[in-house]
Amino acid sequence: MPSRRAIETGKPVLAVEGDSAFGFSGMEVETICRYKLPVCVVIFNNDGIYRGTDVNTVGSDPAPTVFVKGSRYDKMMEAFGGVGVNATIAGRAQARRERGDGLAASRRSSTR
Ligand SMILES: Cc1ncc(C[n+]2csc(CCOP(=O)(O)OP(=O)(O)O)c2C)c(N)n1
Ligand SMILES: [Mg+2]
Repeated sequence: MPSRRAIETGKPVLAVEGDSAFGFSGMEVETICRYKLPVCVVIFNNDGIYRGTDVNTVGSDPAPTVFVKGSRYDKMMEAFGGVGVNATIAGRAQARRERGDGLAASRRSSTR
């Protein structure tokens, strides 16, 4: 959709999406790179649908609303020759650590 908007309007497009929303049409990054469209995609990555914190109560698989934690969608853009940037919110990672539910978050924030 953002590539279509860029072509139709002739203007730069800022697409702000959740990580699940991005999953519906994420391969558009290839289209964006192929046609060198002026599109910036900002993905709010909370590791899943809604909050990414659901637990599977009926099995050992991840809950269907939970994605791979810390996925690097910015590298998808880089894979096709675009510019990918990974940004974190330090304050949120700190809050998770203080709540004691942030082992993954603290690992991520220390490596980014
Ligand atoms: C085309 C379409 N399909 C399904 C939905 C139903 N839907 C509403 S919110 C949502 C998940 C959103 O997850 P994400 O984009 O990761 O945002 P978050 O809630 O995690 O911030 C879905 C699938 C929708 N709104 N539009
Ligand atoms: Mg999400």
